[in-house]
Amino acid sequence: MKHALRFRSTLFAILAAFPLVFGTALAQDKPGAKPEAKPAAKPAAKPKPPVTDAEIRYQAGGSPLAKEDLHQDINPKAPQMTKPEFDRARQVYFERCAGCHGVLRKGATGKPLTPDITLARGTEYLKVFINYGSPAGMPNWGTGGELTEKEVDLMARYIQQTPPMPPEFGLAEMKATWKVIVPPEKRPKKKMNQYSTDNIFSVTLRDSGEVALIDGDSKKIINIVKTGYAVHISRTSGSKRYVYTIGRDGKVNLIDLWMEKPDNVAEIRIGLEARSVETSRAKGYEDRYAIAGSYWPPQFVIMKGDTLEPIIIASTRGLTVGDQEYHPEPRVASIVGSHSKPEFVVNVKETGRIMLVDYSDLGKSLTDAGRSLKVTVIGAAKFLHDGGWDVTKRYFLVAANQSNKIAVVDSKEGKLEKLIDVGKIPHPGRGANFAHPKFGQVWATGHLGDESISLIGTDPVKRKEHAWKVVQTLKGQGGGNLFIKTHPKSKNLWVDTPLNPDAKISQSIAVFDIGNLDKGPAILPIAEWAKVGEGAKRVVQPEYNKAGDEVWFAVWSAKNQESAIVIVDDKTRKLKHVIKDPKLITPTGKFNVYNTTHDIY
Ligand code: DHE
Repeated sequence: MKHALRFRSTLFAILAAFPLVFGTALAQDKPGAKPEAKPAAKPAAKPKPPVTDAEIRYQAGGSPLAKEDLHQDINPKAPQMTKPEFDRARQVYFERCAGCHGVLRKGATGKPLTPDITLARGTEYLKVFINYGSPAGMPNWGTGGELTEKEVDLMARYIQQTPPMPPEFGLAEMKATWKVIVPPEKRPKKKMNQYSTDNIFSVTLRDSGEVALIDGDSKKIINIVKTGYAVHISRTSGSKRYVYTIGRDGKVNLIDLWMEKPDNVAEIRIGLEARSVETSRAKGYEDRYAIAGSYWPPQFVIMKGDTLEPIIIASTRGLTVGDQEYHPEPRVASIVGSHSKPEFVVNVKETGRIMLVDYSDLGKSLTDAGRSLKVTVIGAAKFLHDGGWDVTKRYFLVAANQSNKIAVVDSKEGKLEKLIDVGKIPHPGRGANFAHPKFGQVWATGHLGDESISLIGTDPVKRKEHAWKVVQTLKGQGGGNLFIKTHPKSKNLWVDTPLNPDAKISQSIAVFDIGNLDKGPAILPIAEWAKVGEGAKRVVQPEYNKAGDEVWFAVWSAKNQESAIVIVDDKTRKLKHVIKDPKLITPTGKFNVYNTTHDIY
């Protein structure tokens, strides 16, 4: 990584000297324009990289589509590629580029790379771009040492080919992967173990494709359960009996917490790439349905909650908000279940549209033909990502991350309440709700792109003057924040910074006193407390226990290094316990059953 960073600074010096060659992002140039070869008369001041390396790598995480065999369409205008060359380049593309440029290269958080743009640039120009990157956020894959000269050449030729289309994934494909391991009638009729299910944590073991179920009372591992590839999040059912996980490969696992040793009871693949899963939470619908959204194909599917049998699939392809252009691959980002009505809130990333999906009329027919799915589509802002409910659970606040905005949806009225400008790349996780001493009830988000923490007023009844405005901006440790957390019983606001380039910052946590926010944060050296060996030791995602008196943090290192879970006493802010086990490989997200079910944060 140091190596890459050194090359990055060299790159910025080169870019500063040759702004006309590299200074504009690919798609901002007019199609057909050739790069200027002349250096600028005066070297400009060294530009500050707008994004950190960790940030870029976070957005550009590998896609499981790298493993899919895709058809090579021969375009006579594109430089020639043999089938093995095409396959290797396709794999590199899905491992490194698709997260930002999109599966079909139509552009997502990165620029479009479709042949109408890339063919006009030509191989030599594209090689320079891939080699050196750009100040707009493209990594220097060549000089950074991550792609060889041969691979840079390969990629420059690959992005001029017709983008290969991954297969669709409909009902037949889903059903072919669907397995009910223990049918509902063979499952326990009551809880068969001594654990307090409310205080079990489902912990993501990212790189082993498993979750660790940990008893929050004894801090002992109950079971390590096999899930999908690079498993992402866990959510729980309304009754708190079931845990649902989603892998990046679109695999949903259903875990029954009533079994003597809780384990998988069903599984299904709902797409080729995914990040989100949720369950029906409205009264009378607890445990009835699960929903999962996919990145590819762009769609969501509603399943039976106790078996994962797919019921209805709906596409998210459509028009972007604002410019209203067709987007062929708008990914499904966060999904939440409303607590007050039978509705899912589905956030579609690239189109910037929020879909309120009414699931109240799904059960009346055995075939698709008799079902109705009422969907209210709300235009918000592009690049919707993660978010959470306000304390009343009427309003859902979601980050439109690359738009630097928070969108507020009124789920009761089914409309957009407000779009709020915040800092650079908001990333709340589910955010944090608390009563501010001066401004009343607020919801907080930190930012990936800067050190600020925005507090937004959420009480339009008693504190109308502050509602849906940033009422205060706190200064955290630095950029690279991903998650923020508090609890109704706590006076602390915890803010992580796992993607900050400074190890001192990424390995510690900032904690604010809610009663005295102006004082600034105290910094706790969580990674140091873990006493693990070498590694990145990123401190990530604070999560409370059910009682709200302990906060759990992952100390996240690579899969061949030791990681740990560090538990802090919320009142004293002192170390309470460290969980270490050779099976705790790359722990990241932690989901307490009670808090996840009731959306307590
Ligand atoms: Fe996440 C939530 C997508 C990288 C840990 N992540 C989410 C959600 C989405 C998402 C859409 C919201 C789900 C919901 O609420 O329904 N995450 C993505 C990506 O596309 C991205 C940027 C790149 C990728 O290739 O996946 C990405 N995420 C990461 C990581 O690198 C993290 C830090 C470690 C990991 O385990 O992979 C990570 N994401 C998390 C966690 C949550 C999450 C812990 C849930 C937070 C919560 O409190 O609910």
